[in-house]
Amino acid sequence: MKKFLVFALMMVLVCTGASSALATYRAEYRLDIVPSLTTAWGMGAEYFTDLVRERTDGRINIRVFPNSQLTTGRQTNAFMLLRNGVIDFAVQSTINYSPQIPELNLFALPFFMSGQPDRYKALDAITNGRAGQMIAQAIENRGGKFLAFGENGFRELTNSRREIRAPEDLHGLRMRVVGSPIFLDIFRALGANPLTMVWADTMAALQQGTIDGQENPINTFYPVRVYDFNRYVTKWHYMGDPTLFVVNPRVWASFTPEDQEIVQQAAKDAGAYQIALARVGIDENDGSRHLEFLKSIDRAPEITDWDAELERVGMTVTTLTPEEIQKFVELTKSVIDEWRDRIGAALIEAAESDMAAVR
Ligand code: X2X
Repeated sequence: MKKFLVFALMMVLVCTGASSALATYRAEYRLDIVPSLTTAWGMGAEYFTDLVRERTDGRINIRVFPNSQLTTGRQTNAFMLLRNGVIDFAVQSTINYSPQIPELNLFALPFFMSGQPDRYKALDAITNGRAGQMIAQAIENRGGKFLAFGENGFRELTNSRREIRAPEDLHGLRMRVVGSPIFLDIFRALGANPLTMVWADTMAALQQGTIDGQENPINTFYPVRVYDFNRYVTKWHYMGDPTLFVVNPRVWASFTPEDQEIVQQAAKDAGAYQIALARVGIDENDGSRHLEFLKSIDRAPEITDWDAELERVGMTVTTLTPEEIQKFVELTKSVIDEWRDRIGAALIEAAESDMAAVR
């Protein structure tokens, strides 16, 4: 009798759909990120979880797991784990999902966006444009619910050996790249000696000298003190790395429409915050827009001039002229041709016309 009553009560709850929050929400959802919480990437992810918790009055409680804890370091397995439900939410780099979603290599095409007059405008044109919609669709086709774009940043070079101004300076340097094949192609085309390694092992490898350098956005390598081992940084902006706010589709379907709306908006707001944080003091064309925005949400950062900060911690900061960059562009053109079909010619063309529209 007692069992029957419990069963009947459960059926009432399920059938009315009432209190679906009570019936189906979990106490905690798990969100995956690769770097530490102190990066723009990590801060944006935490902001997202704060907004969701506040705006749902605690109904949806998400915990950020930094440093690739949920993938046990295997960052390029992250999409599989999101799809099969080991990971509920993620704020992930396009790079880590690109082995499963080849369209995401669009962002890794060398100098594709930074070849435009304003690289940030170009990136925004893609993420807000037709190409961005195609990217979102590609993620959904493969089993992830896309929520919003954020930003890791444009990726710069660091190394312990010498200042890099020309491709020849890269010759023979052992450069750590992410385990996504396009990066091996790019660095081989430039004459470097690339090796793939997870981010979780990279600091130790730099310290031990088994690698000479790495490439990451300033915001991402600074918090882990890459400057302790790599004195040289070259700003070549060869690729812009947005982040993707995503959720497992079954988790998404378990939320009420009202809560879905809240989560969706929180991802957009946190994406905007992460983008501003990834650009402030780095984007030389922004005026003070990013800082003003961050102040307006009461989140002004400590560092607002990154070149000065990198020099303060002992780095030699090299900014390449357009003529110097051109030599890198020439040598990596073949990579764009090789990857065109894998990424999809239609997507590349959409991105080109999105960028052309804001020139
Ligand atoms: O591994 C990297 O270089 C990082 C942290 O930028 C990514 O996860 C793509």
